[in-house]
Amino acid sequence: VLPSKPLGSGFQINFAKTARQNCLFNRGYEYMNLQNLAPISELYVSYESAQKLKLDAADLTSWDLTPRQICDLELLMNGGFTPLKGFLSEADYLSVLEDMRLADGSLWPMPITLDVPETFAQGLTLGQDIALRDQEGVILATMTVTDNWTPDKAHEAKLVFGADDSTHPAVNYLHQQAGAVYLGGPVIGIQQPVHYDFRGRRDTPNELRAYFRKLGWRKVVAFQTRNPLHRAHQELTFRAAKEAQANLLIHPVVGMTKPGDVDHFTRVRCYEAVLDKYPQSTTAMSLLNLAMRMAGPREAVWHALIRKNHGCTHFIIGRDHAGPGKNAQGEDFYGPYDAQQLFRKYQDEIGIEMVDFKHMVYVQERAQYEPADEVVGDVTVLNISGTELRRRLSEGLEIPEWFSFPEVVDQLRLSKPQRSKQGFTVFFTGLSGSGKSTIANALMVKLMEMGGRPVTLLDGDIVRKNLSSELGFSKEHRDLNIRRIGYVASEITKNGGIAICAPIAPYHTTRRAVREDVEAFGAFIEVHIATSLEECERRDRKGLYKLAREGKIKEFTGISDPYEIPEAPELRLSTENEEVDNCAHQVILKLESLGLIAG
Ligand code: PPS
Repeated sequence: VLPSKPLGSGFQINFAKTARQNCLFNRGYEYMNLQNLAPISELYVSYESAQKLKLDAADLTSWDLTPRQICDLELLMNGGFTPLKGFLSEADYLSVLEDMRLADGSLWPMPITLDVPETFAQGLTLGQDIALRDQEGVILATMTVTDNWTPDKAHEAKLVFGADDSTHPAVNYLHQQAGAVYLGGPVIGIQQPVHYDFRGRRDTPNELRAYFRKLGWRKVVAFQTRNPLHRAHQELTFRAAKEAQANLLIHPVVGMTKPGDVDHFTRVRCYEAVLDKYPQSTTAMSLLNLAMRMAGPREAVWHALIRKNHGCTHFIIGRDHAGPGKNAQGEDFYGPYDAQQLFRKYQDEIGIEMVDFKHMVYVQERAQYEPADEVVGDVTVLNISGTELRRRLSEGLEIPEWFSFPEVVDQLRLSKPQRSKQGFTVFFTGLSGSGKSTIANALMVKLMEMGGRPVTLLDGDIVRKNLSSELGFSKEHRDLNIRRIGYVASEITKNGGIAICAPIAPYHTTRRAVREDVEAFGAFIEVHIATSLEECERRDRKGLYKLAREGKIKEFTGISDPYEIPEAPELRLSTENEEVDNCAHQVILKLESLGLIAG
């Protein structure tokens, strides 16, 4: 049984006595344990100073933080990112990239930078204070800009993520979303970002430290997760805590995780259900508003430093910790145990102990979970992979009780009805005149004939008359147009409808961004209408190719502007030798094979 009660009164940490006790126990883990319960420095000023700063900040240049920057700022201000005192200076940034250390030598593996567009950075002078605001304009902090530089992003990607490969979600973010210039400087905290959800479940490092102090939890093993917990996770976390003779903190990330993950609302309801499965008073749960980077080994060291700051003494590291999936060559970015290796190397300096993740499997004959490397005898070992679980959920199939708790499965089913009841987006792309609109229209009426879900057509021409009437055909305008279509499609998908989009969408990265937006809520089926340029030009139904050839229309796709052919669309069709009706039918067959419509 895990220790649940406060330990003897001699060991209860009284805040005022901490310094004296540090002297008494200035050795080994006793020392570490007392440290982990003492308060940590925050960057917030007093309430009165904050009120004054808020008024003064009206005159400051303001930066509206991105969602990721809000996560970073929250952990900077509340001490979760100790020893950082603000967004990294250029010297710290370069040192973190090269050596995983700040310029003063402290261990810190992740560049925490304030990225802004060039236009914003140009208007600033060094030494100037700026106001950092949330997306509604509420001031959260001020920052003195001490550094302003243009980073070499490809270099950053190679050093931090191991490759400048945009299939890595953080590399993609770096190139596609992060601003071109980084600002660095110390931060003065005014107030915490506001959260309206699960307020009682969110704790600052000092709140957790005080909680552990109150309960007398001297050893705490943290479990980091961005996925729902099933029986295997419950079993392994319980075993890890028992082995370490520690209490357990389930510390899930609810800031930003990997695109496509189960949303945090659903996950937290699942975690709440699992909490009841641990022996009473041994286990706590707290939500961490971290923006993950999926940087594998570096991320493991970073996660551990964050957990140490939250008062934990142990940290569970499993196989492929914070792994981003496959790279452009279809291989894993990091080896399965690279994170454990790097952690081991820095463990003393991190000041928190690693508990290696035991891969747990279910042994049918003994009706229990056992570490895979300890299974003995001729027995049947059962396991359900993440992919298989998603398939069962999407097809409404049974999920056995040995795999997960019924309460967890209920929550997952509620949030994601089976595929044939979920929303989805069919995204046609292809040259002007390739037949996108015609097939899209045919598909729309076929789906309406079947009924069941509302269908919305977002055709290129129609969108440009309504949503995007002020836009032209520069790359910037085309991207904006497609992002708008993607936004509407993702909202439709989220709410259970079918969105059919039919723009040219000539750029790969923009199509990928739309895919990510939509896949957060449902399936995205990219259909490339591969009718050749020659055929489109021969048809020239709108007479535009002729005008483009004569130079009367500029930036015309295929003639004087690029079209990047999709590399791996779900479906590729050509209208050259196919009837429209048959093309639409092929899309229907694809939707059936994906389980999106009943066959
Ligand atoms: S994009 O690139 O996705 O934003 O384009 P889209 O919104 O689909 O708009 C394409 C339609 O606009 C007409 N048009 C042009 N297309 C390409 N390049 C240039 N310069 C241009 N100027 C006007 C054209 O009729 C496209 O319609 P479709 O249905 O694709 O033929």
